This record gives sequence, C-alpha cells and structure tokens, in this order.
Amino acid sequence: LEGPLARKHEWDQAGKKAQHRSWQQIYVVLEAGHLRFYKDQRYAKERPQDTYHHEAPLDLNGASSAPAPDYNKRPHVFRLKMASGAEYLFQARSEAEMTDWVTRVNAA
Ligand code: I3P
Repeated sequence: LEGPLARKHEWDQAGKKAQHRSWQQIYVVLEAGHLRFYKDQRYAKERPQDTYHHEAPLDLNGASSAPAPDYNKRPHVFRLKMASGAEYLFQARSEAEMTDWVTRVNAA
C-alpha cells in the first residue's frame, strides 16, 4: 500500500513530546515490516533512496495502529504507536482509506 497522507509526530518516546509537531503532507510507502516516507510519489518511484528529510524507515515490529477519534481537529486520522513509545498521527483522504491503512499497517 502507498499513498499521500498528512503526518504529525506526537511523541518522540514514552513521556517525551516530539519537538516538530506540525502536520506535514508526505507520500507513504508500506512494505513488509516498515514504512518509508517521501516528499511525493515521484520520489518514491524514481529516487527511492531519497526519503523525506533523509528519514530512516520506521520499523513496524511491535507497532500498532488504530483510528484516533479522540483527535478531533482533522477527519480520517489514525494513530501509530511504535515499540519505542514514539507515536504518530496520520490523516487519510477518506474514512475508507484510513481504515485500509490501519488494517494493512497492523498486518505488515
Ligand atoms: C504546531 C502546529 C500544529 C499543532 C501543534 C503546534 O506548531 O501548529 O498544527 O498541532 O500543537 O505545536 P508549529 O507549527 O509551530 O510547530 P495541532 O494541529 O494538532 O493543533 P501541539 O503542540 O498542541 O501538538
């Protein structure tokens, strides 16, 4: 699965808020066991080494994803909790896409 999502980094680790907290529009690629982030689809396709801000892939081992109805500033938002205690919010374009991401991330 891949596609555009907005992302907000909420927690850096358990008990430690992330420093850069604004929403960013990125292009997300889900592969077995990890997520990779790109500026847009073209980077994902043509320059897969050039990730968004040179970020390393996010390891999904021990991670879990679920809808985030408690976050009410934007629609179609889900939360990803990493084994490290880091947490991210992602906004999809529709409820159906959001549900798809949650299911696929949890199965990856
Ligand atoms: C953040 C930005 C985010 C906001 C966040 C701010 O400021 O306004 O949109 O999250 O609030 O810190 P900046 O752009 O200066 O980094 P929300 O959209 O969820 O309100 P937060 O610190 O309460 O998460």
